[in-house]
Amino acid sequence: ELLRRSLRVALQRDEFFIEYQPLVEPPSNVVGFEALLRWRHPTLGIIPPAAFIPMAEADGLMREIGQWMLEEACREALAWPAHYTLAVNLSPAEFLTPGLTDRVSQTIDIVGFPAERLELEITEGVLLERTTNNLDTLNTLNVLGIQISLDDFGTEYSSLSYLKNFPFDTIKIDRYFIRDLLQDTKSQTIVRSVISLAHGLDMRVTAEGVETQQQAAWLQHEGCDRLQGYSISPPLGADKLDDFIRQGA
Ligand code: G
Ligand code: G
Ligand code: MN
Ligand code: NA
Repeated sequence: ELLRRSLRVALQRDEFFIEYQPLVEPPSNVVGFEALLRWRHPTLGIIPPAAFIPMAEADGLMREIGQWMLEEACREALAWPAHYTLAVNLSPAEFLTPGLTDRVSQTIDIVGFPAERLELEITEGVLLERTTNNLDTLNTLNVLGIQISLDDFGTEYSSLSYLKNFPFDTIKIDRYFIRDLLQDTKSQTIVRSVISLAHGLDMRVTAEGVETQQQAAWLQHEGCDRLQGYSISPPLGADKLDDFIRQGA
């Protein structure tokens, strides 16, 4: 309850900030960053998104927080080298709110961030109700030039019909399949199949949760397009991000 009440005022009190985790083309060519929301609570310290996003959704606060997130991330990303992309997560409540596409396109217009450099990540749960609305939303974003990634693929309510019916640019394989990649031949088979499936559908594949060089090498060998995880870099705050960009660019 305490947390709930402080969440209500966290935006006004400027308690949110953003970390950025690099995405690389193997072995190490940086292509962009995923923006990850953080909440610095005045007494409890940093609260992870898994602990407050569901609460924000339940209390109808996620739209406003998501709007702040998108705008702030686009502003910050304007300072990056011009070829880097920015990936922003959309929660189900945000994605399903009417007017999303107008809101997104107005935001990038106001900030002056190029649509082609923006990727929006949605999870499969969002698409559970396969309404024409969802498809319209994705198609409109696509027409604007924005890239769409299917996040956490392979967990939740995976359905191949999503891949058939929705215009994704990228599939992000959930870290659940990457964790034991070198020990478990089943994970290997699944990851290989997802790469082949994605490429057959003209989509890119990102592996999430890549924690070791060996995993990275295996994924590169299998043709995985992009890697994300601690073996490349953890999510970075503003200072470390500057250092990372200066060294890496
Ligand atoms: O950042 P961390 O590794 O703790 O992320 C935990 C979860 O929170 C991930 O599933 C991530 O997608 C989600 N998340 C992080 N930032 C945002 C955000 O800005 N919006 C939404 N909707 N989800 C986010
Ligand atoms: O669901 P989503 O993919 O958006 O979540 C990203 C989350 O994954 C972030 O909270 C981030 O901190 C976490 N993460 C990023 N890289 C790794 C990794 O290599 N291993 C693990 N266990 N978590 C990671
Ligand atoms: Mn994500
Ligand atoms: Na994910």
